[in-house]
Amino acid sequence: MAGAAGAFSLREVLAAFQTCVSERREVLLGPYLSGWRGLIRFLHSLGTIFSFITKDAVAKVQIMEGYSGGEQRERYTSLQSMVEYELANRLVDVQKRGGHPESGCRTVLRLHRALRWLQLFLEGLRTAGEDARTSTICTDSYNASLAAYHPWVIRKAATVAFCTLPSRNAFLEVMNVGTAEEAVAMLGEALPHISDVYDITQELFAQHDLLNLP
Ligand code: 1PX
Repeated sequence: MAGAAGAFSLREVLAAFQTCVSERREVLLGPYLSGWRGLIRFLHSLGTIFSFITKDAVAKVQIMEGYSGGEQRERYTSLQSMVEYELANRLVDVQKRGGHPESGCRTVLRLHRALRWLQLFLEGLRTAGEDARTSTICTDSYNASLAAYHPWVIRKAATVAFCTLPSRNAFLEVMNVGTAEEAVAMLGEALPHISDVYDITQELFAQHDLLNLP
């Protein structure tokens, strides 16, 4: 279930995103959601100031869990099959939210945009100097990605929450993969997989003109 408790391990998140892309270059929804559940566990550990973010991420993962365990589950095995099914059956609100306010396509689009933030943030953590501030890396990554889609009040709350983040090295340690150096090495391994998932999804959504779903 989305948001279940348990220690965060970057290794598990990496494994999930690694198994996301099938031989046919489809993004499999099962491992995609596992990756998100892992990230949400980490968000929980950052405390209540992040709970408005955690709640939204949990809600979105739960919507998708509903589809992938529901009656039409075989249509939701991959992002490609989901897009094909929802578009063919007019299950996506394209102009403004109406009869299908929680389509899989618009929900995944929100997670997909957040994945871009994650990509930038992890790359920032990996390449920054030892005394770099996590809050600065996080704010810069947010401003270069998700912020464009959020109203002022959310941008403000997010920026305040980011200020409470621990130092880079403390942050690398809570990833539970050993020393800060080992965490950096693991990030170097993880990032190409996350980027692959991001790029395939971006292309899929662009092809079908789904990048601005309300
Ligand atoms: C190894 C390090 C891992 C760090 C893991 C952190 C995972 C973060 C996951 C964040 C997921 C956020 C999903 C946000 C989706 C979204 O954009 N939702 C908005 C639009 O939804 P709607 O249905 O209304 O169209 C919604 O309005 C958002 C509300 C909540 C605020 C989102 C702020 C996102 C900031 C992301 C940065 C997380 C900071 C974590 C610090 C390490």
